[in-house]
Amino acid sequence: MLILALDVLERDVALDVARKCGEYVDFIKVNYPLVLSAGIDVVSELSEIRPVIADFKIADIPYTASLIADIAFRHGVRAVIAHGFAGSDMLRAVRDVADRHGGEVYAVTELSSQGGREFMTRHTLEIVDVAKEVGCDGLIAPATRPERIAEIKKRAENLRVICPGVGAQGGRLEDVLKAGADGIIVGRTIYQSEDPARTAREIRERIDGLMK
Ligand code: O7M
Repeated sequence: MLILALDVLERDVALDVARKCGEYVDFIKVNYPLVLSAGIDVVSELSEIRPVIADFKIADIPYTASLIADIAFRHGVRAVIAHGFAGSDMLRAVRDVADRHGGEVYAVTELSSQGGREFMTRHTLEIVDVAKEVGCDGLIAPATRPERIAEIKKRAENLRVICPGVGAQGGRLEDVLKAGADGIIVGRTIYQSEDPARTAREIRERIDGLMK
């Protein structure tokens, strides 16, 4: 599975990259930079090109979390991403909203950055257990630390594990897939390349070759 992290700031650029790369990616992940600069309606427009995952990394009290998830689903997204560290009550609230819309929920385990090791790593497997208990569809795990992906996948074999951090953050596609990832999230390597469509196609072909 290849997920395009579309962290560009302009609506027209976002739609252009999405149209060019659409046939090579399974999902488009939208994060705050795009929505805060282009407005939430861009999410609906992108959803017409490819299924969108709303990466609002929801981490709040259950009530507020539900409002955020509901806004995302009402704009046509297929899935939302929430922080596992916020706890089971919030994940359950987001799960309920997703169920009302027939959508999916992914939980972040530990961030791919160095900072992800400061606090999150200690609780990663507990977060995995809670995500399983609540019925999340998948987990976000760090491509920068393949050994952690392996541990996370082992603990949650039935959940989809998708991994950001390939390319710009130093993670290697081969290592990530070998560790058991079900998919990768790639941003800058694609949208900052000279030819985003060609780069997306090449990554897709490498994934397909490795996952055979
Ligand atoms: O390939 P990049 O580094 O340009 O983009 C990576 C994307 O994945 C970007 O949108 C980040 O916000 C996101 N991400 C991480 O890089 N690390 C994480 O641990 C988690 C995420 C993420 O997508 O969380 C849901």
